[in-house]
Amino acid sequence: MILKNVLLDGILSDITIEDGKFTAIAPASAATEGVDCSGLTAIPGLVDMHTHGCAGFDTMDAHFEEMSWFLAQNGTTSWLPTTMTMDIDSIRKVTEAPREVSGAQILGFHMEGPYINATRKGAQNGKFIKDPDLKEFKSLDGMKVVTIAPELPGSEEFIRDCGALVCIGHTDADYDTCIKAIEAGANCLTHTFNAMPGIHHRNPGPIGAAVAKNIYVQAITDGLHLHPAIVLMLYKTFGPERMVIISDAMRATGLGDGIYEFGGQDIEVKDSVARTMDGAIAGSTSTLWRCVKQAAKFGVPFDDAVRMATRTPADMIGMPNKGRIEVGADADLLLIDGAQELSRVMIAGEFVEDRAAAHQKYVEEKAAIQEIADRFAKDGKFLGFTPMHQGNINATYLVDYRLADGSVKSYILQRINRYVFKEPAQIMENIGAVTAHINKKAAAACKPVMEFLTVASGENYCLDGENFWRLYSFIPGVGYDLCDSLDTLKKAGEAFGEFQNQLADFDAAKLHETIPDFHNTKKRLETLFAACDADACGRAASVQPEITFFRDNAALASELTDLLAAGAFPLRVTHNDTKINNVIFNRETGEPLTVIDLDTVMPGLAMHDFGDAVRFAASTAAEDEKDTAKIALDLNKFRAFAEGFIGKTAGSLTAKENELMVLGAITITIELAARFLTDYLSGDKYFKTNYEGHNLVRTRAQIALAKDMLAKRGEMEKIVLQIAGK
Ligand code: GN1
Ligand code: MG
Repeated sequence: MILKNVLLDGILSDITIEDGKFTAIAPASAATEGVDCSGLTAIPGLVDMHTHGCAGFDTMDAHFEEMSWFLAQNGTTSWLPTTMTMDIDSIRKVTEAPREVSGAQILGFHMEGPYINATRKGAQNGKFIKDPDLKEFKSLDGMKVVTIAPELPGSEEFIRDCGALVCIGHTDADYDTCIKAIEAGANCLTHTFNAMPGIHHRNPGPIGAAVAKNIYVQAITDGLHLHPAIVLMLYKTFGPERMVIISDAMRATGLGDGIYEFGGQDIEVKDSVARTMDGAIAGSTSTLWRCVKQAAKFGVPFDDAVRMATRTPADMIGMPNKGRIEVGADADLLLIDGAQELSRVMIAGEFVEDRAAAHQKYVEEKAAIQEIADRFAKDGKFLGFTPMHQGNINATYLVDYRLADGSVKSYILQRINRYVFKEPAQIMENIGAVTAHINKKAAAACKPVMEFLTVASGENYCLDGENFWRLYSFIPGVGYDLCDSLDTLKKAGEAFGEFQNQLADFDAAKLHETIPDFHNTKKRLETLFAACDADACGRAASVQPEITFFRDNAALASELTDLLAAGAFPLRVTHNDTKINNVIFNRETGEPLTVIDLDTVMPGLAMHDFGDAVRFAASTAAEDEKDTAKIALDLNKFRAFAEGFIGKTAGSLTAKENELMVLGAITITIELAARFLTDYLSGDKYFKTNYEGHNLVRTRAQIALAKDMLAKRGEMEKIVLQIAGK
C-alpha cells in the first residue's frame, strides 16, 4: 500500500507499506498510485506504556479486545495493559489472557504494584501491597515494565535481576535511595509528581534523582494530575527524549460520569475527574491522544508532544520498531487533519476500519456465549470468553465474570459433542453420582470438585437447539500436555490410582453406559475393518500399511476383551480417559488437586486407565506428532507413572491385573490408533481435526508408539512387577 501526498515532518510524501512495515518514504511523486491522503498529516501511532482501562473494561478484567478496539479508535496503536495492586493470581490471570486483538497491539504488561509503599498508594488497594518478590515476579509471563518503591526491602536485588524495565513510583523514597535504585538499573519515574515526594531544595527526592541521572519520566498531561506549569517544567527539564506522556486511564474512559470499580475499590467519576471514595485522584479518564493535545495546549510544541507519546515511550520500553515513521519500523500511524483531529488510524499496515469485521465477529460470538453462560451464572457481570484449545471432542471455553469486589470469577463452559455423547443428561447423572461418592470420603486428598451450576429450571445443563451446554467453576491450577518432570508423572499416577481406589466400592449398576463398548478393543477393530470396507471417503487405498498393522495385531489387542469375558479379572468402575491433562495440579505445591473430565466414567478395566495414561504421558512426543521418528515410549517416564499408580492401588488391584498392566497400555494405544483411523476413513466426524489428514497423523503416531511399546514390553513388565512386588 502507498499513502500518497501525505504531510510527514512538513514534507509532502509518499509512504510505502509492505507486510506491516514502512518500506519506503519519498517525496510525493505524481507517478505512483495509492491512497490519496491530500490534506492529511501523518504522525506515528501512539504508544501508551501506562494505561489501565477504558470503554468499561480494566486490565484486571483480563479481556483486552474491547479496550484495544477503543484505543485504536482513539489513536493508540500499541500499549502495555497496566495491572493494579491486587493478589498475584489475579495479576497472573491477566498475563495468561490471549493477547491477539483486533485493535491496539499489546506489547507486554506494566505491573503497577503490589511492590509499592502503602503511604503513597494513591488509588492502589492497600490490602495487597507487599515487598518485592523476585521469584513471584519472574513467574509472570510478558511483564515488560514494573513500578516499584525502591525503599522497600529487597528492591536493589529486584531491580538488578527482575529482567523487566523498572520504574520508580508509588514511593516515599528520598534522593539517595532513588540514586541507588537508578544505579541498580531503574530508568524511569512513574507518573512523576503523583504518588511520590515533591522537590524540596534540600530534599530533591525522586524527581531530583531523575534530573541528576537523566532518566525517563512519565507524566499524565491530562490537565488534572499536573498543573500545566509543571508539565512545561518537566518538558524543559527532561526534553522530548526523556519525558513520556501516559494516559494512566481507567475503565470510565470513554464513558460518562458515574461510580466504577477500580482495583477492587469504588471510584467516582465526576466532571471527568476520577477519585477514590476518600478523595485521592484515581487515574485519568483521558485518552493518550487527548493528553498529547493538552500538553500542546500547555505550551509543549506539538511535534514534541507527539514524540513523547510515540518514539520516546517506544525507546523507553526497548521497542525501537514502534513509535516512528521510518523505513523498517512497524507501520503504525495516524492521519490527522488540519484541525489536528484524528482522521484515520493504521496498525501494522492495516487501517483500523478494515479490521472492523474481526472485531464484530468477536462481539457477536461473545454475545452468543454470554447468552448461554448467563443462564447458569448468578453473580457478576460477564466479561468475556477464551476458547480453550483442549480436548478432542467438546468445545470448551473459559468464561469470566467480574464480581462486586472487583475480583474475577471464572467458569468452564462446555458444549458437548452430540455426535459422541448421544445422551448427555445421563453423563451428568453419572458425574453427579461419582462426585458425590468420592466427596463423601473424608480421606480423599484429591477430590473431583467440579461444581456444576444450574439453570432456572433446576438442571445442571441446558439445551439450546441441538446443542448441549454445561458450566462449572474453574479450578485454578495447572495441567500438562507433555510432562518431563518425573515427580509430576508419579503424582499423576497417584491421582489416577487414588481415583481408582475411591471408586472400588462404587456400585457400577448405578452408571449409565454413556458410550457403549467404549473400550471394547475387539469391537473397535471390527468397526475399523468395516469402515475400511465401506471406504466412505475413498481413503482406504492410502492406508493399507496401517490396516496391515491392525490385522497383524488384532489377536493381541483382543486378548483383554476375551480375558474379561472369561472372568480373568474384575470389571471395575474406571475413568476411561486418563490423559495427564485431566489431572489439575496445585501450582505452588505441585500436588494433584483433582481429576477432571468424568464424562466417560463407566464400568471398565484398571489396565486401560493405567495404559491410556502411559500412552499419553510416557511418550516422548505429542499424540499427533508428525515425525514418527520422534515417538518412543520413555521408560523413565513409564516407571515414574507406574510407581505412582501401582503404588497407590496396591491392595485394591489383583496380581492378575498388575500382570496385565503393560498389555493394557499396548491395547489402548492400538485401540486409539484404530479409532483415529476409523474416523479418518469415515470423514472425520468424531474427533476435532485442525487440518486435513490430522486423524491419519494421529493414527500413525499411535502405531509408532504401540510398536515401540511392543519392543519394550519385556522391560515395561519387569518394571511393573518390581513395583508391585515391593
Ligand atoms: C478424546 O476430548 P478428549 O481429549 O478428552 C476421547 C478419548 C481419547 C482422546 C485422545 C469421549 O478425549 O477417548 O483417548 O480424545 N474421548 C472420547 O486424545 O472419545
Ligand atoms: Mg475427555
